[in-house]
Amino acid sequence: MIRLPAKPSAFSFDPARTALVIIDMQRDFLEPGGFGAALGNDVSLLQTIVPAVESLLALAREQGMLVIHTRESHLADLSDCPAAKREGGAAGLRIGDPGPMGRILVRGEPGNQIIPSLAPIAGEWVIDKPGKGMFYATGLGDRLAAQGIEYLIFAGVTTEVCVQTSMREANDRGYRCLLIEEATESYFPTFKQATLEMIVAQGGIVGHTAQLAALSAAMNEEQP
Ligand code: C5J
Repeated sequence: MIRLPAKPSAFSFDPARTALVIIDMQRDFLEPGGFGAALGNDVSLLQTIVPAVESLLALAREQGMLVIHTRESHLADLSDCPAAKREGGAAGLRIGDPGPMGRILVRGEPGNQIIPSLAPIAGEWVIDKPGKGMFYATGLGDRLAAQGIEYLIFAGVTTEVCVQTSMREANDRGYRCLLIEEATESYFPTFKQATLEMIVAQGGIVGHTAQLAALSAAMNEEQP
């Protein structure tokens, strides 16, 4: 077992039964012209975590840990996009509308791809999800169970939407969850801070959070 300092208490995990989950590090959220920008957000805020996510991904790959990438995306005919979700955006900038990186949040379009520096490699799982949470309508639960995964380490965007929703879904399913603080970001810095606090409140009601350096040190040192 690997043990590291975390909030609200130390976090222990078995790397053989752990997956790193990188949530929605897609061009649609991180680059101008995508879904995030269409909703009026400053996407440069999210770009600040790319080096930390790159380091975390490199660490997981070095250690042979299962890596899962998610993408928020919809089918080209939008049959998996409820009207209530599509109606959220401004006219002409909605899910499925054409934009500078192709149709917004549609599977297979350039904007829907994970940014090049975090691109999945062979053996890593890519989960296309129509919702904010990674378990809803994806089949991920069965795949994780078949793989014997019990611990999930989270990174990605945005902290209070898809990361937190996925973490809450995982927590309800019995996974032990850890979110790496510098490897997640929000368009609203106060929302990130509030989310980190609510995850660890009440004895870790949604899970644990830790710094990347603590995880890296713990994974690179001999465990008793
Ligand atoms: C949002 C996400 N914010 N990946 N998606 O709509 O958090």
